[in-house]
Amino acid sequence: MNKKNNKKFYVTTPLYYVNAKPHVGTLYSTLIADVVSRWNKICGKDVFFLTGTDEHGQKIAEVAKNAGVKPKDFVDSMVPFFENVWKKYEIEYDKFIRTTDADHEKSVLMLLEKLEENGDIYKSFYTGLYCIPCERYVTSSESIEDEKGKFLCPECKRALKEIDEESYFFRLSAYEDRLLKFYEENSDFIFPKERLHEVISFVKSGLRDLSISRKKVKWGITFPIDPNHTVYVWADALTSYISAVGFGKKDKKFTEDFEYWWPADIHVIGKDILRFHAVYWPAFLMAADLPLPKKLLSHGYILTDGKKMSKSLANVMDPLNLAKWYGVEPVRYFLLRHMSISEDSHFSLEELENHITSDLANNLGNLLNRTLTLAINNGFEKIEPIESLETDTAFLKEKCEESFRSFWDGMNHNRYNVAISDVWKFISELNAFFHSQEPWKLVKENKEYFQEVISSICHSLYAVGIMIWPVMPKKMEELLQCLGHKFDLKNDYEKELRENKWNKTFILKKSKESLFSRPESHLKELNGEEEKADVKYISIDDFAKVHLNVGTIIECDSVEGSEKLYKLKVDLGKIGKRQVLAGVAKDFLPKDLIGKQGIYVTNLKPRKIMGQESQGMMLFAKDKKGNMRFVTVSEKIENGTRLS
Ligand code: ME8
Repeated sequence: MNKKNNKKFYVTTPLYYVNAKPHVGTLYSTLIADVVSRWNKICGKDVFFLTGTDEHGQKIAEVAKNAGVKPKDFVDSMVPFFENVWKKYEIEYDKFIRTTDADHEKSVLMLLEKLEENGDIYKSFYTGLYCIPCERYVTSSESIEDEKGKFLCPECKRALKEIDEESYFFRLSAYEDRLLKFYEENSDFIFPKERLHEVISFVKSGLRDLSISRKKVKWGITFPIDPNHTVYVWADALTSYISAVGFGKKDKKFTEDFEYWWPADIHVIGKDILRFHAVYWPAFLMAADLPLPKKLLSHGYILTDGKKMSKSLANVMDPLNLAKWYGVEPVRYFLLRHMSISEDSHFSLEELENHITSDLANNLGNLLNRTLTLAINNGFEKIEPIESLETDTAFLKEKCEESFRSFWDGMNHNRYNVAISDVWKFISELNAFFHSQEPWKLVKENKEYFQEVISSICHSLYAVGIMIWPVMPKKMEELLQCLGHKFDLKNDYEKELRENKWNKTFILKKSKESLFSRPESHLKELNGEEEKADVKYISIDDFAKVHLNVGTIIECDSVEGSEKLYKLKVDLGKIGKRQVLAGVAKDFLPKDLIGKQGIYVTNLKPRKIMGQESQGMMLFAKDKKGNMRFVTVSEKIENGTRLS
């Protein structure tokens, strides 16, 4: 770790459960953390950015069991889905921690030993309700009752399980006063502030000691003082924030690392997991005599069709699909600017398409294009700085400085979406300036002032390029290159933009392609309208030629050299067992398919794909959001049954 600079900044994302693949909701938190990290780099800070996966606990154990695989094999198969999406979305993290990492396990043990030494752990019985999907204990007053009298989790609205088992408890109740004092003294601890009030009233209502071990859950870190128990998954996962920066390791280098990076400057989380971070985590740290994180950024939900986007509601949008349709950076831009950080926001593809067209292609892309074309086509590739500015250009210069100041203020107050919007306000002003100055006339009538106008636009676009770099790094590097500048974090951009000297020379170059283009619409695909067009009817005899049979998938393996293909072994009853290749490895996990009945075209001529023979075709349907579903029968039926 780099220690030259004492202006350090440590940012984390939640450690995501690996029961499902990442979606736009999980991408959102990770993008915020990436922008925070990149922005702090621009500000000259030495940044450490942590993300990772939460792999232990009852929920993961159950998913693995249903998939018929060992928990460790299951989690190993899931981690690449996260790594791939983060890589695709240019998430520049420094460490990807897994709660199954050996170093992390040592760190958890060390933390618990400290709590034990302090007398904060005791053995008792937990009798009460538990939400497996959220891995949280729920009191009966918190739970909600459905019409059948079943208790549901207040967060995810799924059925709660009754637990009655021996457990080790952490004396959370003993930290009530210290926590309240901490919130009082650190009123900026949580963003947005209103959520701090929720936390305070929760703590004031009285804290119960927290069960931190599970006797019946075997998939977890062995509890240090009792090998019959495993560590409660939240005590395990939260500790990763300190294990990632050296806690739990004895040697001097790691102790120094830990002292350097800890406490975290910001934990980026969704509002669903605020209590764990704002109450349990500070209490654990207080008990271990460790400093507390400086800030929790608890953002709102991304909603689709009015509901939280979540795998369990089957309403998720696949980030890889979006990247394929619209490009990575326009999606980064849309999520970061048009989703409100403090409130829930609706995600709609229509708005995404509209904003790429209006904000990126029209407002910013066109302006750059027109400026470059006009200047270069008239022989002004090199634009020198202007000594003294006319009234209009001087006014634009002031606007540029103002824009940076409001952007800076927004970024430093965690209002990232507001800060980005402010830059777009400035881009609109810049467009208005361009039109009012009529540079296409000036280039013929007043070449000297033409250069001043172009210089002013270039200085303004330069500032935009730096400010928006954290959001769209590659596009903004390209923009700066068109102006003859190379983005380099060694520059003191903060000072430069604050001073706003407008003393730069620009060497203009057009890139081969426009910076942004109007996206092709995918709404039709989403609404299934495409299928309505051009129906070519077939006769019943044509249909009778196709043999459709029911079969059960008994094996599912990846195909070497292919990211998309699965090799399925299918039991088709009397027809026998067949090998079928299906291009759905990005859409399903083996556990989603193994043991399931599907529909197969069984009289297709066998063909070879990637050196493997496919002896049939499995049927799938794509939903509105581009997610695949496999076609099945409503109830189990004998394998081999032909559809009629
Ligand atoms: O809670 N909108 O993991 P998780 C916005 N393992 N953000 C969303 C979202 C949505 N629709 N859906 C998910 C866990 N998120 C624990 C964390 S940390 C020590 C352990 C984001 O996979 C949001 O940040 O359920 C939320 O808090 C997180 O994903 C939950 O991820």
